[in-house]
Amino acid sequence: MKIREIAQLFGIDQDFAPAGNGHINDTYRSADGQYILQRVNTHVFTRPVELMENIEAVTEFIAAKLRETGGDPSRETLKVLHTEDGRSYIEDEDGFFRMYLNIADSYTVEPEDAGPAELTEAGAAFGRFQELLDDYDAAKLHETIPFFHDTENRLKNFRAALEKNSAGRAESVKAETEFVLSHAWIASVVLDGIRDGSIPLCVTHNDTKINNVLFDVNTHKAICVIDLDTIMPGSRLYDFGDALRISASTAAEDEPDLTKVHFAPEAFKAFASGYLSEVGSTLTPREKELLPFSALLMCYECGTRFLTDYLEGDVYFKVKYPEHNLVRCRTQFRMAEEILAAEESLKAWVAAFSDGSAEV
Ligand code: ADP
Ligand code: GN1
Ligand code: MG
Repeated sequence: MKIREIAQLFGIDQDFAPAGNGHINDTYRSADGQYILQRVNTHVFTRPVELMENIEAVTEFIAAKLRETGGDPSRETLKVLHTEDGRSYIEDEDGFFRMYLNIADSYTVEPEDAGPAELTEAGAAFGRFQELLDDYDAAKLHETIPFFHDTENRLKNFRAALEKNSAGRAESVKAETEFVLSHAWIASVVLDGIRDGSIPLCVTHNDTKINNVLFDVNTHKAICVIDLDTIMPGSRLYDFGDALRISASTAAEDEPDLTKVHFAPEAFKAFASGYLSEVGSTLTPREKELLPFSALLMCYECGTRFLTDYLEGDVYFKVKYPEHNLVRCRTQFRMAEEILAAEESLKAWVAAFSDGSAEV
């Protein structure tokens, strides 16, 4: 069906034009600016119906909370619209489509353009998102990508790829392999916390790049978190750590010149200050203690995923040249080393900021 015909099934008789800057879904905005139509990328998201059930459940929960607490549900969360026969999606031979209300007068910021003020606002937006969902029973959500942040499982997959050596590259990645194996302890820290109950199972967003936060064009404040396709049960530390993995790096994830790749503690502090001011009082002591570690964890996990994919012949991540995954892996391990070196001082800063005795 044509986009216009899809929209009509949602009771909206208008033209739509491409919008947004996403790399996964195709996004269109209606001519009157009130609606967002998306074709969900079903190659990436193979369980779109479960994904929509997750999004509807979580956004309705947030909207109810916002109504109770005087927030603005039409602006501070995504709103899933229904077709005239009550469905949250249309699936036909051209794809899987859904409709949201457009959040007007908003813009997004790319990671390379984010300064300290934007980082603090983004931290606050992700903190608020977690705070609003603190009492949501995450076990009710579908695990749309099983074992997504199960780092022990990622390590198991790495060992299997190394053993199989299907692309014949194992010999050429000895230093990186040594890094993964000698830091294998990293994989169990958060999982141990989930197992012993010191880290709660919560709703995780799983794509906490700053460009998934909408900002208000007038106030420049963060309005809400979007792009909820990967929400699943997990630890809040995954979302905090993954945001910092990108935002606290001085270079792109695939920067080949490692002399340009550094962990920026000031970016960590800018983001964490916004985050802690929203959700700080809800986090458990163990979660708070592990905030710096979570950035290390996500760099280690992601680097291990890139290396695994390199060993398997680049079957998961899109690559532009043969060494692309290896280059990505190296930036992640460089970040991991620098965060490890800074971890104790960042922990002290988190503790001091939390009790009001430190500034950014
Ligand atoms: P992708 O998974 O492709 O990144 P997103 O859901 O993040 O898709 O949407 C892509 C872009 O579309 C966003 O960065 C934002 O600019 C715009 N967008 C998406 N949903 C809305 C909305 N409800 N209101 C306003 N803009 C939106
Ligand atoms: C993928 O699609 P994108 O680029 O937002 C991946 C993330 C990785 C990221 C690394 C579903 O995210 O987990 O951190 O690449 N998403 C999925 O660039 O695997
Ligand atoms: Mg996005």
